[in-house]
Amino acid sequence: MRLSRYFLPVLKETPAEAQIVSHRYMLRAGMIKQASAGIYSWLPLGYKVLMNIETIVHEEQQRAGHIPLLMPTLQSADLWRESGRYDAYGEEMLRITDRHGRDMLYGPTNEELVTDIFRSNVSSYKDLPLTLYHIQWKFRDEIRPRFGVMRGREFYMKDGYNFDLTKEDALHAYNRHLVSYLRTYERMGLQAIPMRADGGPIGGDYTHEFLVLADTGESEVFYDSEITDLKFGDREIDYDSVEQCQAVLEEFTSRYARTDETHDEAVFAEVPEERRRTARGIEVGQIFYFGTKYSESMGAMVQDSEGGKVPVHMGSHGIGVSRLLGAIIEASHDEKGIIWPEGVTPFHCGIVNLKVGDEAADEACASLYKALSALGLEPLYDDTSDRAGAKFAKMDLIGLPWRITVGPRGLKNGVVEVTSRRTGESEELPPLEAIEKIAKIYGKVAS
Ligand code: P5A
Repeated sequence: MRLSRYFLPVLKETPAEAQIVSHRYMLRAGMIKQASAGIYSWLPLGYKVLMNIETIVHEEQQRAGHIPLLMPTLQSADLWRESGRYDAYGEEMLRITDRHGRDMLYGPTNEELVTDIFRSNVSSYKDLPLTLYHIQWKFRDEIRPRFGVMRGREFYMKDGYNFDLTKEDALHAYNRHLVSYLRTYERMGLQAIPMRADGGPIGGDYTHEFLVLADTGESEVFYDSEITDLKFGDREIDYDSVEQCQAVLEEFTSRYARTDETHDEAVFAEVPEERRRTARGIEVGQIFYFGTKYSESMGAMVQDSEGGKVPVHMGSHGIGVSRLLGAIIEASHDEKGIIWPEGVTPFHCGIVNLKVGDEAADEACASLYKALSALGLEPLYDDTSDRAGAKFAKMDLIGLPWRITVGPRGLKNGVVEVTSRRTGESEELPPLEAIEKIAKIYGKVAS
């Protein structure tokens, strides 16, 4: 993309309403614009990152064997009356009446809708196990929407629902989600720690929240510091293997790690004092096992192998897709702006032309752009006539992990400069080697 043709409305001033760094940078980098309280338009740069995050979530869900579908945002109140949640959900639910006087609502979550799809179509244990998921907008009329996309009213969520014959099978589905979430967050450059939590309005008493440690997080958390040494890494896992998934669950949840809702001072005191930590965290996901709560109330039954009818065991599993942008920025920034992890960056690198109009510089930039694009990479080429300082400041603010700087002086010596946004270190390289370097970082082979 050429910057001169892009829509990147960066702000010079720090917006007064933004209290935390991720919100400030998302506004300043022209990623989002508030439409009304807790509701945002996603401008091109923000939308690009949102899509990258969504892609990773899809890939990891499908790797785990979960099946995508798409349910609507508006739902009929009748289904929620069946489960008893229409009244129980309270004021966070946005209720709407259509022209025929029918009660509708903007879905804050989809347990009822997906259970209805299930009960209409599945009647035998032979069709189990089944996990359906979608990535769809949700609405929760939060009393205090704040921190930008972090606590929105309208937000983008991955929500998945497992249907199993037995509790054991459903716990395997729970473990599968835990494993896939660990992989998902690590691909985004995040460490998200599973912590024992509370079921809240979703239900069930077996649930873990995934928390990214950050001072600006809304949750208070208590944990054994050893847990921060755990990495999922690139290990291969067979998602059908009950033992393998169970082993990962045990590895990642056997140390003390709880949110304030389930915190127990007496148990925490058993952790050696030098390892006890109290901190704040951003909840980027939550998994639940709630047994037959919805299947019993809504009649989602299957025939078991003996011909009897039994309610299915269920769980639901959410990832805060739009909240993740805020969490990633909270975890990865400096005083100049955002530092995107390579896994989610909106453009793979920036190309800064220090002297637009200089034949050699223009040509070198054009051929870098062409070569990188041919490798399937997407550079953002600053071909504007801004001053060098302004170009660097903009690149630093929007946080592309790599920058190639091209100027007549370097070209005379046959080199361009490759700079890491994270370390600030620069290296002078011939253009072909610069391409090879960027290609290698993103797992592409330059020929
Ligand atoms: C699990 C999937 C559920 O709703 N039902 C379907 C279950 N869980 S949850 O924990 O309530 O939400 C899942 C994740 O969504 C994010 N989230 C939000 N993001 C932005 N703004 C909000 N107001 C908001 N509320 C929830 C969180 O990341 C949460 O873990």
